[in-house]
Amino acid sequence: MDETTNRKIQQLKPYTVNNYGKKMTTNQGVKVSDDENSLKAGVRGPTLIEDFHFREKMTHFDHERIPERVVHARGFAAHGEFELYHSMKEFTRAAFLQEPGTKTPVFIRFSTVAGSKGSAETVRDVRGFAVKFYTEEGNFDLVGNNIPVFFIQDAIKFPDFVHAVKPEPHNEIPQASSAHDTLWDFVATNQETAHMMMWLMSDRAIPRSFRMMEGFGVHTFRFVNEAGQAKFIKFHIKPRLGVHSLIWEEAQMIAGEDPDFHRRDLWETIEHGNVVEYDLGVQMIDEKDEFMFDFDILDATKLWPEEIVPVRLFGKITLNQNVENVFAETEQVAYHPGNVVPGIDFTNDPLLQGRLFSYLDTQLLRLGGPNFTEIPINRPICPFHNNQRDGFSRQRIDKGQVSYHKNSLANNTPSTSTWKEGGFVHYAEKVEGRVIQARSESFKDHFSQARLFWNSMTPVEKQHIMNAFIFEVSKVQSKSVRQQVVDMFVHVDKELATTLADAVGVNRPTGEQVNVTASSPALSQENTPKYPYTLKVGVLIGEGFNGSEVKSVVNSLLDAGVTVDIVGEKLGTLTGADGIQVVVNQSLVSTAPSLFDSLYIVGGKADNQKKFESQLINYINVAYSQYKPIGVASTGMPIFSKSDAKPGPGIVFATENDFAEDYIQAITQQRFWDRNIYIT
Ligand code: HDE
Repeated sequence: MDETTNRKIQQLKPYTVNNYGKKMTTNQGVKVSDDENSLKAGVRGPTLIEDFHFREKMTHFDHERIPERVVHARGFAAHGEFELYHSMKEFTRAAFLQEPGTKTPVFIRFSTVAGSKGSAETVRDVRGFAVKFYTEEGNFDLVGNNIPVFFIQDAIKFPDFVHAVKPEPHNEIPQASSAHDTLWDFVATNQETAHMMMWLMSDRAIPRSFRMMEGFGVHTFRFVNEAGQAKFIKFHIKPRLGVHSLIWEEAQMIAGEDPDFHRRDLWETIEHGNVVEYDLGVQMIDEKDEFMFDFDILDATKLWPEEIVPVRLFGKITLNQNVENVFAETEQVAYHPGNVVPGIDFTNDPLLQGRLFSYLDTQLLRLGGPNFTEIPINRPICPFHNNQRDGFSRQRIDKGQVSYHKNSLANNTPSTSTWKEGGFVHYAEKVEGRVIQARSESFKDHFSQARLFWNSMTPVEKQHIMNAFIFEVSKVQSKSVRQQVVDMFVHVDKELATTLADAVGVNRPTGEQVNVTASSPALSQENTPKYPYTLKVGVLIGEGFNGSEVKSVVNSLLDAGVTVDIVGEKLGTLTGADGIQVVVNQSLVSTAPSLFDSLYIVGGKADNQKKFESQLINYINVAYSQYKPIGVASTGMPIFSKSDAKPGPGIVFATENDFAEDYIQAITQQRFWDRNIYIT
């Protein structure tokens, strides 16, 4: 499905406007004669109110901001499609999951949670992963995250959690960061956060790319088939390129060097025509097995280990088109976990139940009234008919005398549909109990899965988690809160909490870790697929390079799908010793070592040789300290030997026989943790 066959894109087409080459008019269509001088009484006199063009232009400008999302304000989206490859008919009656080959347009918005709309993208945070499926039976929104569990168990605590993690209200510090007193105070006093905090302190919270993150529906939903039989399900989205992360030092540098790092990555990948693909699947549990697990399947702070409940993949999501206008599409899109289609239903997860209220409510304010469903990006691709009328900015013109149900004047239409006719019939779950404000006993274990996650990490991943804890808790001014955090996380791991205590100046914990020895290999990123495709190499190059050598290496990189930037002293063209020329598309000052997955050091001559060399040495040192692979061309040796980098894992020299092959292999591996350097 491309631009011409994607029904959502087709639907958006009549709304897109090309202003290029056109005459300027007012919004009333009147041609404008002067757009630089307002109408005045005399050239030095006051402006006249009758200047309708000035008033319209200024009024529109004065009103062109809308409230940013209360959470997930910073986001970026793209269009694409979902293609079913295994029928799920046996489990769900959802029309888009019946026939293999069925294609459904999608619009995915990725986001950080805590930061404001203009905040940096590589901060430590959860990432939103919201997918709108424009199905033939209406919109299905999978409003997920890149982490499979959540901070709290009951929606009533969400405003408290968000108040705690957002910048503190008295000074609005810190921006887009959880490293402050109120968040950690909330964590220690609400210990259901334990599992999620382990994920937040892990590498999952600093993804390399939106294209390299998993997506999770988090809650337990239901599939319901044509016969009315249901299964509990959890949605999973798996990136075909595997799950990869930045390292913390790198993420911090990028936050300054390119605050748009993640959106740029997605935008450029799609603009270059490269493939962005994920698989969609579910874990399923039979209704009869609801109580078979040592956690409650309705508790959103718990995951279902994939080794126990495997993920069944059934379709592919491809992102292939950037938006035309970020405000019109990305900002105005309105996701809602309550947007489901027949065959997908809810459960009593108390976090999900609360979300079903919140999203519609928030859109009313953010998008200014009940007609936001008519904004082009939000419209379903199927027709919709009901008796809802009027409200601010109503677009559609509903004909006729009748706007109520039931009626006889319009032959009782629009009419409702039975189950057989495809009507949404809520799952008839049997519910009993007394009205009560309480938490189920089965929700009370907050530490077993936090430890399961810890147990599943490699030593390097554990070290990263430890470092993140030390960084974050060191930022907490209150000694009492620091102590409470240490006393809490001892239940996850004694060594972790003891090291943390020593690092943040509080007493070592006296408690004990929970007795869980199990691990889940699926949770470690070490076990993820690795490919060179779309990884980015910076070729650091000056005059006099060996043209045939560089050309052949760069061609091999491009053949492997690697993205290459030619980085020189300044923009322009460079000539090799053999007359071969290359065009420099980034200068050493316009880019930075953290923005590349690997460097290919060619070296050479420059106008300011001393500066050029010191810049190259700095690039090498940073890439080396970030455990990245480095390729060294025959002409790059003199500069490489002046850097702090040592020959060893991930350092590939042109003197090796199969340089290009070995270098691509190193790029594929991405990090070489066994370098003897102090940053980990
Ligand atoms: Fe959200 N969340 N959330 N959330 N959420 C919003 O809706 C809320 C939760 C998620 O790109 C808001 O339109 C409550 C879990 C994403 O536009 C708001 C609770 C998960 C996005 C809201 C949660 C999410 C939002 C803010 C606890 C993962 C961005 C603006 C009960 C499964 C969607 C808006 C986009 C956005 C409420 C918890 C994911 C206020 C009350 C769990 C990806 O309605």
